[in-house]
Amino acid sequence: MPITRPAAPVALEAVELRVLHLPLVSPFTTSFGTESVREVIVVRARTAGGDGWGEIVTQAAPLYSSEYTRGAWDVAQRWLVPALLDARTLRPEDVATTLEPFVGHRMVKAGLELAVLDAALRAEGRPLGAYLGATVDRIPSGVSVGIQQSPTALVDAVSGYLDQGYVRIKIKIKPGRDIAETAAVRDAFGAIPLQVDANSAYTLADADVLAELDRFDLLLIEQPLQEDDLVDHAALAARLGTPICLDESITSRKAAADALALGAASVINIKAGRVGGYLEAVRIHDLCRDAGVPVWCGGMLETGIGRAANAALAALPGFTLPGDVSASDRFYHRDIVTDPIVLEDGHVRVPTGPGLGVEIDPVALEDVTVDRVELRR
Ligand code: OSB
Ligand code: MG
Repeated sequence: MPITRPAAPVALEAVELRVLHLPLVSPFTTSFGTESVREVIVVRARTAGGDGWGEIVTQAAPLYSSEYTRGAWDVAQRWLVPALLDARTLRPEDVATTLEPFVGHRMVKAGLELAVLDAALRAEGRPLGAYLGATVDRIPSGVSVGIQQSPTALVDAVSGYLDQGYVRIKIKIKPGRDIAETAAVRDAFGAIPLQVDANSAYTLADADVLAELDRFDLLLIEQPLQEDDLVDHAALAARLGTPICLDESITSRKAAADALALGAASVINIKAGRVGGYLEAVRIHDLCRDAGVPVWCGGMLETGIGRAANAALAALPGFTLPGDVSASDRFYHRDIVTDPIVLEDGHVRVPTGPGLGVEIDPVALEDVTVDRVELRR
């Protein structure tokens, strides 16, 4: 369902940006690298009617996508925030169109849009979930498990998450760290809901190896090939029994429509950051729902801000597969919100308070802030 009732406009007075360094509970390894500290940007939109919060989910290095935190820090201050401050009053639905002339930088646009949206919805007393079209009050929670030292270590890690109650496991794979790892998890835990994520680490020449994954009855394989390899993904899909899900490739509703038309994907991972905002994320949801294509909510190691927003998004009816919306403590000892996201019976609750429905813990925020700037109109 498209957004039926737009939010009221806000008078944007200033925008505060902070770079945070949040230590991870354990290093997170993917096919593109290892992270031990999450470097991320938090946005505070200061409006006449109160503050709103957003999160720019770039990572420190441009390895998952071309965006990266210090690039985001620059483009936000130099171009995107000034463009928003120039608009006298702003409806949240106008943020994307105001920023449209600037090519790319979707994660930055998404973080700014979320902050404006949160301010507007808080002022109206309206929860983000209700605004986006949520139809459930809690969502099933999956967990993304990084590449470990060995298949045995992977089984140990997965065992811990299953004990906590996560209802779906996703393991990261890369060439040479794929078949044995997937086999070990299947052998140890039987028919659990299981999927793999390659983060673009393969080429079509690896099709024979990837076809070996068919015997594990996976929910899906996520982004085996490069971001712009839609035609190759379609060729691979014709050779695999395992459904192909795209993450990196889906940068917009248009990209999703093209991927589906080409047969490059039969499942889509929706991340608001990657597609330029929660409103574009809803449009992709709507497209897929109309086409009968399952979607699920991806994650970018969000703080409580983005995590709350993801829980709201994942409560829309087309999100028929569990997402990577895990509890705050999957990544962080201490979140920057007063009520961290927790796992209850394998589910995460959709916040019901106004806007994001979470409150910032000012002390926790200050403790992890490494850079701060405020831009005023
Ligand atoms: O590919 O889904 C991905 C984290 C950072 C960048 C890309 C990805 C991921 C994850 C973690 O898999 C998802 C999460 O739990 O936040
Ligand atoms: Mg992915």
